[in-house]
Amino acid sequence: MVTRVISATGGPTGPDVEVVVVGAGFAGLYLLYRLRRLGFSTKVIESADDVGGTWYWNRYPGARCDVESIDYSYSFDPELEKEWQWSERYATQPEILRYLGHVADKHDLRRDIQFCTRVEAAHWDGDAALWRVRTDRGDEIRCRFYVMASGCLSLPKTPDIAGADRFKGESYYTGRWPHEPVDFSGKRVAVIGTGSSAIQAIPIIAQQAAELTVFQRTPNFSRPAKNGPVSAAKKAGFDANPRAYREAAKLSASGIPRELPLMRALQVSAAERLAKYEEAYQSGDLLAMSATFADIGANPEANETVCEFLRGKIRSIVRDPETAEALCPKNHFYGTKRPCLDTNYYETFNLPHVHLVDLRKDPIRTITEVGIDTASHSFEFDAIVFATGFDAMTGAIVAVDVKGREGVALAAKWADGPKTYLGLMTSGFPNFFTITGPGSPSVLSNMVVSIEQHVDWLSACLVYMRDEHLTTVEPTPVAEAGWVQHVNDFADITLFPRANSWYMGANVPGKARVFLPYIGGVDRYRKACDEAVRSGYLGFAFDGPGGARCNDGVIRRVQPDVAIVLELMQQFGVPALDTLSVAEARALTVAMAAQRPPGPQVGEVVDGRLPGAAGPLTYRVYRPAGAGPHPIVVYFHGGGWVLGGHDSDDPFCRDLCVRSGAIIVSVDYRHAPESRFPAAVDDGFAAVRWIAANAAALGGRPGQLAVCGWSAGGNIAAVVCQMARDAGGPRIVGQVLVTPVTDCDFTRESYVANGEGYGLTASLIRWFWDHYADPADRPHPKASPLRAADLSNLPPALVVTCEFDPLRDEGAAYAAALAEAGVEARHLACRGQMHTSLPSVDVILSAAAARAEIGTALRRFFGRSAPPAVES
Ligand code: N01
Repeated sequence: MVTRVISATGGPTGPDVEVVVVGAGFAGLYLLYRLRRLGFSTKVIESADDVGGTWYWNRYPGARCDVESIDYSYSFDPELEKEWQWSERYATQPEILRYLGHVADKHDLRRDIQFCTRVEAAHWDGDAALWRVRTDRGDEIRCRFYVMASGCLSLPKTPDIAGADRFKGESYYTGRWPHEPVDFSGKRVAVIGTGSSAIQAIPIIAQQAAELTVFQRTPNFSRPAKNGPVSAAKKAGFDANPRAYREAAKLSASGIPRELPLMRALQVSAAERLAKYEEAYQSGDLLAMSATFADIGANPEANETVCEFLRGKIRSIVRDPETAEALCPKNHFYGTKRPCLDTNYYETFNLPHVHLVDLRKDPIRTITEVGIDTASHSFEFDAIVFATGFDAMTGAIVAVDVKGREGVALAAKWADGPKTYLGLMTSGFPNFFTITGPGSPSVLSNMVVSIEQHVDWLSACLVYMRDEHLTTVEPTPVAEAGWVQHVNDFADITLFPRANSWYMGANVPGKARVFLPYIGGVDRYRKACDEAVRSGYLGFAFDGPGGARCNDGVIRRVQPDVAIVLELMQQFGVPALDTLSVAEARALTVAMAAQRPPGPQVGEVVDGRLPGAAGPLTYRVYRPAGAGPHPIVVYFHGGGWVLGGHDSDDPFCRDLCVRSGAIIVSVDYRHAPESRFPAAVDDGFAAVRWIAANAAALGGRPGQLAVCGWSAGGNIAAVVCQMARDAGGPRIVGQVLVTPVTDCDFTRESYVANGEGYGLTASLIRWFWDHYADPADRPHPKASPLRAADLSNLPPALVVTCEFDPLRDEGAAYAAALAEAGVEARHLACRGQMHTSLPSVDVILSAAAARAEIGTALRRFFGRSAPPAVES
């Protein structure tokens, strides 16, 4: 039942219609359906003469979806799910177009769609608080809300090939294929490009053409689609409970229900790995290969095993070894350019009339009137098919002259890459929405699921505004900057930014190199959108008769991989250590350490014993590859003086060794509660003295000794520096304190803000302190080095703190106090990290930059104290 619209339409100052939507594809049709039911007057503008969007235009031979049609279909209408049966696993373009036509008919959508009309401009009129939308028919439509539902891959890229308009034969663009049948029989045909479109079209064109020449600049990874009827298992899985199936899709990472792997590729034997790849290969499922192991998208070595497996398949299909090799992708990691599914693609190159031109070896010079000239050949053709792709994600949006507040052009605002909040809106452009816009999962997901989610979110927002008497909404610059950062943070922990892909805008000359979609997954993304709403529309500013309101802020501040680790800990129900006995806590720490990636290879690892303050201590030496002597870093592990050992910090020590080029001597020390304060620091100091005295025997360079420690180990490192200073030696050239304990004050702001939910809790720190030191001892500088009366004349320091760590503020306080005392101290504050981030080598990838800085700092410490180089 319709209640009341946001504002009456019509009149000289009011809008003609409440919502204008650009595009009548999957997104525009569902948006129209939804808004109409909610009582918003809506007009859809579509340049084609019918519905369909991308499926209207992309009617090249062989065009079909490569997400299974059961998944690639609307969920909003359960009746539709019953009445429409897909004839194939992967529906053809005509079938999908028929489906969309059926939806339009069923819900009588066409009456609100203005076809054969292109939106040319949309300007925000701040005085009237509405958009003035101009079309190529010369009319202006005033609307309150302007929505681009124009698709992510809808604006074909202008061919960036010299002479592209000179060709006198037939030219075709896969993204704008004619509606009349095209017959290539008896013709000499060229196809330029080997992306998804070309890979689908080439086998079909080859069936007709007399000669087919494929011009390939970058080979792509493709696998057989294994198309056929919808499998009985898939259909049964859906039919058993369609609502549950759709719900699972919404809560999945890709918009298609699937279990995600936890195992890493190099954790299993080669045979096991290959068996998994073979199964994925045979499945004909686009996403199966990336879902074989957890680290395919992030770990170069893991990814390379997939690449080599797939190259092996290409070599086994294509008979001519030179052609096979040219078809093998070698310049990008699997998945970082969108992979393809095909039917007989590689087999087609075994046909005698099909040829491959490798443009890396023989680039196109120009297109001529009769064909294509490469550096070494002149080819003549009757037809050229341009399968050269799209100006993806932003192209269609900025193709319209969109101007927001103060007449700022969207194209100008996005010149260095799109800036959006949640991929839904952009600041300075009130009441302007993008469906599956940049910064949302969009092209990295099942588009239909992502479209429905955006439409539902937008619709709910408009209802909220109507109920609250609000006229305008737009994201705040703070929220937008935070989201852009989060989108980039996520991309940066993957291999995606390394490829020249359209995901990166790299296929369009001059386009900013920015990762365009959101790679965090449909599930995580949906949570962020819903959370923003639940937090009073966090990051959105509203205005209108109902009053201005804004809960400004950033929706995701924790680094993405930190969030994933925390999620996994929750999922596996890892108990809080402070609820366990010491023995149980130690056992759990050991068990968890065994599951981690091993860290990098070093030259040599040797265990030994040295004399501690009250008996022998074990140590583990990590030597860099290459001839010594090397400087030495004495390392103290973390674990709250209670837990841990060489194994617990082994990957971190390896990483430190590789990055610093120094020998790392990881020293054990007596643990509490068996040996309470000051046993740990006394052992630490004894160890440093012994190592300094025995540096040469350890392969070290005498006089070049630094200390480093994490957490409680950072506490020991800091105290040892003070003890060495007070004892007159040994000389320590630098100290790296990684999220150290420096004080026994539990009231600092970071204890309050980060006391729960980020791994190390305030209550666990108290548990550690209780085991380690009596309250009376805690303020002693050997327990709380921040409380030392004198902090001068200490070694240069790098103090690393993490934003979401209860210990953050005491680390920062120590860095500041050192600097105040005249010590050369640098504070590295790690954005979005938690207490355990730094030692989590190859797990928290986003902390790799901070680990690199530690390596650099250590090198600098040694460089500073190194004797002048003696030239021989
Ligand atoms: O476009 P593309 P597409 N000289 O950009 C080459 C979706 N889709 O239309 O990689 C020579 O992938 C270019 O070479 P390079 C899907 O998401 C889905 O095929 O830039 N070559 C590349 O080989 C897909 O990813 C489906 O070196 C030039 C090709 O042209 C996206 O749409 C089907 C060139 C373009 O490939 C786009 O696919 C179809 C030049 N100047 C599409 N410029 C399904 O669902 C470009 N190229 C199955």
